[in-house]
Amino acid sequence: SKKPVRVAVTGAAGQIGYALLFRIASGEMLGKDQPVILQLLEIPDEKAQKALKGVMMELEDCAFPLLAGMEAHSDPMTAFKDTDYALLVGSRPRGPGMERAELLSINGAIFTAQGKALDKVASRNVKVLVVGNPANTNAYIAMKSAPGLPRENFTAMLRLDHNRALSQVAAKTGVKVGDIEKLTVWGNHSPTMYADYRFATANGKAIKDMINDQEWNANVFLPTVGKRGAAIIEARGLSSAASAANAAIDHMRDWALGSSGKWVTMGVPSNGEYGIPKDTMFGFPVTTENGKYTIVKDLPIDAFSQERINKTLQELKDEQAGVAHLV
Ligand code: NAX
Repeated sequence: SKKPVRVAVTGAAGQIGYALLFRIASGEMLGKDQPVILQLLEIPDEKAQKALKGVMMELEDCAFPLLAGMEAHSDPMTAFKDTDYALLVGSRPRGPGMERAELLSINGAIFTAQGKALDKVASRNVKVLVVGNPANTNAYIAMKSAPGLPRENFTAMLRLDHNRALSQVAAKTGVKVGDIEKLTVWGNHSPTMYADYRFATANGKAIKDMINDQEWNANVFLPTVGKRGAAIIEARGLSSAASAANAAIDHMRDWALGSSGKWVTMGVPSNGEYGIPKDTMFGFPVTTENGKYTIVKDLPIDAFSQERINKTLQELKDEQAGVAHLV
């Protein structure tokens, strides 16, 4: 049987953690033949550590055959030791009345420390996914704080936006969600993201022709996908958790095991593709194979798309400028 791999998860006692850990331990992320050791990080706070112990008791009680070990940590330097995968979920999302500068500085501290710890102690091949918001900029900070690791090992989660867009397009066209290919989301994980079905097909037919309604695209589809997180908070009283965990599983599974030629969306550091400045952590269409992703290149960008891409890029530039002193 395979040698266990180490999977670090931060914010492990939070909502997303609760929807994520059981699926990782059951083999849904890395395969039903891949044993995992969970290295769980929470803040040192007594309540958080106690809640983490409770989650670990439940994990034990599942008796998952693939769960080869489990550790609780309060320090990233031990939590990330030799880790092969790191899912950085814990962060400080923007609270009511919180100033942007405050948000950036709190998360700046978290993600510089975690980037440095990954740099020092993680596997040199570690695959890092940042879920905690602001996800793209947090991933950028972690990457910049880990100069000893390849920059392409750092990614941000745009997959929830991608999956939300897939469902909306399926509902609009009546095609099965699993039949839709070549959809992507450009940019920042925020309401400025640009979900793009111009290249999408289902069973060989163009989705754009099936919809053929630019008014719906601009005024219904994009706002619905962009504001979906807020709509869920409004309905549930809590932010998306199971769907976010599901997207994290999808992202890591495709990165590790390959997308079989299909496009998926990942937030990855730009190499200059589509005029996005180098190192900007940007949602791109990618294909994945043998543990590597490749950005889909040379797609035509029309005026509407360029305007949307410029807007989400500008937001990322502003966020990056806000953390420039940290990286
Ligand atoms: P919760 O508040 O339920 O859980 C977060 C957990 O992280 C808490 O238990 C907290 O103690 C822990 N934590 C905070 N700072 C930490 C640190 N420095 N090290 C380790 N643990 C730390 O939030 P939850 O609903 O689980 O959401 C987690 C993050 O995901 C939030 O930042 C949220 O905004 C973000 N999201 C990102 C999404 C995406 O698509 N990229 C979508 C869903 C979600 O909103």
